[in-house]
Amino acid sequence: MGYAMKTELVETGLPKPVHRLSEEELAEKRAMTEIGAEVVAYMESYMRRKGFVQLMPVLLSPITDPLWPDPAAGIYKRLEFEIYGKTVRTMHSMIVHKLVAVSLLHKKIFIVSPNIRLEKPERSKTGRHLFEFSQLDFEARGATSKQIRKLIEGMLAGLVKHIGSSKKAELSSLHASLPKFSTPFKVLSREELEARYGTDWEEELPKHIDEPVWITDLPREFYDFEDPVTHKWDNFDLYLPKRGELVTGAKREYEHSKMLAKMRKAGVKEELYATLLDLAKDGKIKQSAGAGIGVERLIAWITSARHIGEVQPFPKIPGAVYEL
Ligand code: ASN
Repeated sequence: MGYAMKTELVETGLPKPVHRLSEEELAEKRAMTEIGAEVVAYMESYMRRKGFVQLMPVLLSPITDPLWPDPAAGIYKRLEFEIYGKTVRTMHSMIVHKLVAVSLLHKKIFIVSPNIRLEKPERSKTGRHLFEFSQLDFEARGATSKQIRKLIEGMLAGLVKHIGSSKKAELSSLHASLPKFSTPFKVLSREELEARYGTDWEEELPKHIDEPVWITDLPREFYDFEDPVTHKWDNFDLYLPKRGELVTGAKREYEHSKMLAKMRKAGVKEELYATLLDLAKDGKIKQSAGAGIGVERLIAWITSARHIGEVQPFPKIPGAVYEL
């Protein structure tokens, strides 16, 4: 695999701020952001073709994703402050807004959603963490996890083909080799992975695959569906070779009693989710399924970037606050 931006990573292992790039490095950043723009445009038009209505993102709200319990979470600080006499939080993910919008507004919705997650500074050199990123976040009323996975497979296959034909010059200037894969992707359960690689499977798996793989049955936040009898979780992640997680999604809980019980079990403050719980109690939250695709992670995969901050015009790397 060709690695882009070798030069700018040499000294610190981190991408440089844009105003410190050489002419040659600026040309690489231009190619990277040009491909990035095409990736977003392709995904937006794919979702619209599939009947999803695009909503504008929410950045501040009393309600956001608790990101807990989630074994993969590495949050070092949660940002909350007061405006107009109310406490608001920066958006971790629009999951709660998605559940409400897909129940009350449209059957299918998507948002290119900027999220702020203050990851621990020791995640600066993982090459895959950012403290500001965007996800293509979507939800479909009445859908199954399998339907959502198929939709994503179709999008990724079409996207790689499209970028390969429309961004040849940019790809070759970055020495990027487009990912090769066939669909449908393999589906593995967490149980199988734990048997094969132990509890460290999240780190191990990406080293042992050469095509994307779905992982199912991941115990995590209250909003993913857990079978009350088998205790299996109807949710999934998509793992990429070498790079790890790209997508997170699930069929959702919509029943008041189940959501409340899970919040209590996890120690998530139920009063923060009162609006969602009230709507659920009134039967207004509908069953849905959906997912979020990490936009920068997707662009980094497609452009063979070594550090995810390379694909951002203004890198937002945990532990490193640049001037811009
Ligand atoms: N967007 C993800 C989902 O739809 C949730 C997340 O980002 N934590 O499941």
